[in-house]
Amino acid sequence: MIRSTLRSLVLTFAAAAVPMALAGSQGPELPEWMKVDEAAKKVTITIVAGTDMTNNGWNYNTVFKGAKSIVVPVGFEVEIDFRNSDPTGVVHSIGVGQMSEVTSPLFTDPTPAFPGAISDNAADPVNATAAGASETVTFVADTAGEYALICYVPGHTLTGMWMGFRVAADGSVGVE
Ligand SMILES: [Cu+2]
Repeated sequence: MIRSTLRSLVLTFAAAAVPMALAGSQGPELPEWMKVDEAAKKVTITIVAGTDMTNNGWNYNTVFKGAKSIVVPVGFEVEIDFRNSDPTGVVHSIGVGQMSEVTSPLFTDPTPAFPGAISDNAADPVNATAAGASETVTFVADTAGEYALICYVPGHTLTGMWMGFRVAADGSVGVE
């Protein structure tokens, strides 16, 4: 009796473990705010800064402190449709930088990881993207690696306004 109970427990755990392992192997999931055009080799990503008051409004699509990463295939064109909806009216910016930069308190002349991968006046505490304004950032993710989506406004990335940005060599796309 005890042996059969143990056996059924083991089988129950084994059965539960299989679907979890399969789910984990499926890779990043595609959210509604990412569109992929495989033929055109283009990914369009809608990012809202200050979606809500998460991290005092200093978030991208509610994500902060790298809790999630966007994944795009290497060689794809990436269009970021960026909007600042900060509930308290703070300016924000966006760009793809190096992971090592997320601890920088300020940026004087930020250089994005890919040419063009940064919004206008990104490091300017007055003239970055205003609350209520939108901007489109377009670039080619031509080198695989681990990067970060960074708000370059002084103090913002250091206070958590960043998320991961992975350029995948295996064609993966989505959010992980
Ligand atoms: Cu910001």
